[in-house]
Amino acid sequence: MTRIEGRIVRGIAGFYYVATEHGIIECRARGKFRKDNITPLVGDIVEIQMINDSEGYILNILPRKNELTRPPVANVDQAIIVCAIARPELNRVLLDKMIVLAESNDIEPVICINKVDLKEDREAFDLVTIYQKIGYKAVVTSTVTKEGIEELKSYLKDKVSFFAGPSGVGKSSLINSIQSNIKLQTGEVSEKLLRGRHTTRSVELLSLDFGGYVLDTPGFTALTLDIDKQDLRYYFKEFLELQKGCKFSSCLHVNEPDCNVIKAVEEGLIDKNRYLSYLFLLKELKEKEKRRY
Ligand SMILES: Nc1nc2c(ncn2[C@@H]2O[C@H](COP(=O)(O)OP(=O)(O)OP(=O)(O)O)[C@@H](O)[C@H]2O)c(=O)[nH]1
Ligand SMILES: [Zn+2]
Repeated sequence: MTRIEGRIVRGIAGFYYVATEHGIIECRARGKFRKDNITPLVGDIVEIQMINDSEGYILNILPRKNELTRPPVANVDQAIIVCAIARPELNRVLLDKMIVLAESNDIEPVICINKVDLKEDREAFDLVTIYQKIGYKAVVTSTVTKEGIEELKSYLKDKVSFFAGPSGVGKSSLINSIQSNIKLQTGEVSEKLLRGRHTTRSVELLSLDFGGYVLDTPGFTALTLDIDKQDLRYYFKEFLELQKGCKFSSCLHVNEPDCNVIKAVEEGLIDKNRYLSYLFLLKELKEKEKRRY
């Protein structure tokens, strides 16, 4: 039988479900990668040997672009970072931390400010403008009025994405709004707990009608930055060009003389809150390093 390529969309109890041009093929792992202790992950592009029309086995795992452990998934293109404009209250540091998590994992962040139906002022739109100016895709949405849903869909098209963000911001509701045949559990945290949402289960890439995949499980749940404090400045995209103008190449933009980033904050070229998030996260990383030694 033939050898073909596909993407693992689900893995459960030693079986891997591989999306191919011939549909979903149920596979077991048999390739020599097992000797190297490599386990196939959802998201992996694999080469499979067909046994019959619907079954096969995995021969080879193609090199991964990236790999996350919580949830276990490989080759993610995009993180849709969701915050709510209210209920729960928006947390800028958390938003910026998730952007850093995305950047440091080579995942493109897309910022989504949800629940815009709850606030009539311009806050959500002003926020989106800040991130768009930096060069990010950013969208204001509501799963109630459906505002922004088409724009969100255009960002998901032909990409492998997951949603990330605090509990209750509407991640599951947004995924459900994208496609009518997807029905993830939504609701208040307490209700979900009663329904046992913390029982361990496998992650799955949901196929989108218009092309692309969305993970059925939120990403970045661990929220720990695994980077050196010296590197944080490279994950604030708007610092990249400006920090070349700092007097010292090692400048961390805290209180060093002739810091071009601080100057840019004062001149309004860098958003003040972005800079405050940077300082907050830098402090967090410094404290983490101190604890290590
Ligand atoms: N007003 C308003 N409520 C929303 C919107 N989107 C979601 N909600 C509500 O917010 C609550 C949480 O939504 P979920 O989709 O379950 O949130 P989640 O981010 O998946 O939450 P976790 O699973 O806990 O991480 C639910 O009661 C939703 O009905 C929105 O755009 N506007
Ligand atoms: Zn500086």
